[in-house]
Amino acid sequence: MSTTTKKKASLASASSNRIVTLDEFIIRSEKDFEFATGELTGLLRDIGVAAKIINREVNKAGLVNILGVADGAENESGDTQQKLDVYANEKLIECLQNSGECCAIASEEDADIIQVPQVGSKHNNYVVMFDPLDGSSNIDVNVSVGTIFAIYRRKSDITGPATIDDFLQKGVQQVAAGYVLYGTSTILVYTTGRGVNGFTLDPSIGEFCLSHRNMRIPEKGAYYSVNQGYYSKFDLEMRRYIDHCSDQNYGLRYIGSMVSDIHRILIHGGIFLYPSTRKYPKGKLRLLYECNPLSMIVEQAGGKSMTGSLHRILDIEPKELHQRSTIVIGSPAMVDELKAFIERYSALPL
Ligand code: AHM
Ligand code: MG
Repeated sequence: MSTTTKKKASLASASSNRIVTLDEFIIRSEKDFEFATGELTGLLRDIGVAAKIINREVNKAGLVNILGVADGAENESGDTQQKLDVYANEKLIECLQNSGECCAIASEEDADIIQVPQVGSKHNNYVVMFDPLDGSSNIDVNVSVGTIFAIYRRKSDITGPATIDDFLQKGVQQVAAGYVLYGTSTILVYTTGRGVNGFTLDPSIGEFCLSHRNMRIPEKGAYYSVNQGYYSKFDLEMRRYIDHCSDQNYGLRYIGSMVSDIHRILIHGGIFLYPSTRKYPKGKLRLLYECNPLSMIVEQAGGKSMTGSLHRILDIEPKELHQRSTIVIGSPAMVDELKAFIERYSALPL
C-alpha cells in the first residue's frame, strides 16, 4: 500500500469510528501536499474560526438589535448592506489578519483590496477573497445565508505589498475555495482541488465535524433554480430552457441565497442559472467572490459551470475586482442540456 493510500485508509477508518474535526482533517490532509508549509492550513483554520463567530451572530440575529440595513450603507456593487454583512466582513478580516498567513484580502463589501501587515517572519504567500454574507437580504426573514471564500497564491514579489494582479487571477488558479451555509445546521464545505468535503458544526462542542465526505454531485437532478420572476427579461434560449424544465416536470427551487441553492444541488443534483437580464446585462453575481469559488467546488464534485455564452467560468480572465458574470452551474447532464439550448437559440455569436 502506498503512503498516500495508507493515509487515506487511516482517515477513512478514523471517520467511521469517531468524530473527525475540521482542524484535524485539514492538518492530516496537509500531509498530502508535497511542499506543504502549513500556511494554507492556517488560513482554512482562520476561516473556520470566523465562520463560528459569524454563525453565533446569525443565529441570534432575531434577538438583538443588529437586524436591518446599516445606516445609509451601500456596498461597492451598489447593493444595500445589511448590518450582519458589515459584522461578518469585519470578523473575517480580523481573523485573517491575526495569523498573518495572507498578504491581502478582497471582499465583496469593500471597494479596494486590504493589505495585511506581515506578522513576524511569516511568509504570507496567499490572498483571500470572500463574500462575507451572501444572500443577506434573507436575514430579516430567517432564511439561510452563507459565506463564500476563495484562496489564491500571490503573484507579486513576497517582499513588497500585494497588487491588484494577485486578485485578478483566473478561477482555475484557486488553491482552495469553500462556503459556509448558516442553515438548519451550519456546514462548512471546502476543496483544495482534491475533492470536496463538508463539516457540520456541532454546537455542543463548538467544532465543525466531518459529515459529508468526498461529495459528488448527481449527474442529473429533479430541480431547476432560477429567479423565474425575471422570465420575460431573459433571452430566448433561457426562456426556451425554462419552458423545457417545466415540460419535463422539473421542480422549481429558488432560495435567493446562492450558497443554499448550490448546496442543495451538490447533494440532490439540479441546475442553477443567473442569466443576463435588462437590469444586469452581464449577470448579477460577482465572478471573484461568488462564481469562481462555487464553480471550483461544483467542478471538484463532478459538476459543470459556465457563462450564459458557454465560457467555462474558471477560465475567465478577470478585468476588475467587482466584475459580474452570468452563470449556469450544476449537474453535468443538466448543464449540457442547457448548452444545447444556447447553441440552438442564442442570437449572440458564441
Ligand atoms: P448578495 O451577495 O448581495 O447577497 O447577492 C447575491 C444573491 C445570491 O445569493 C442570490 O442567488 C441572488 O443574489 C438573488 O438575486 P435575485 O433576488 O435577483 O434573484
Ligand atoms: Mg453575494
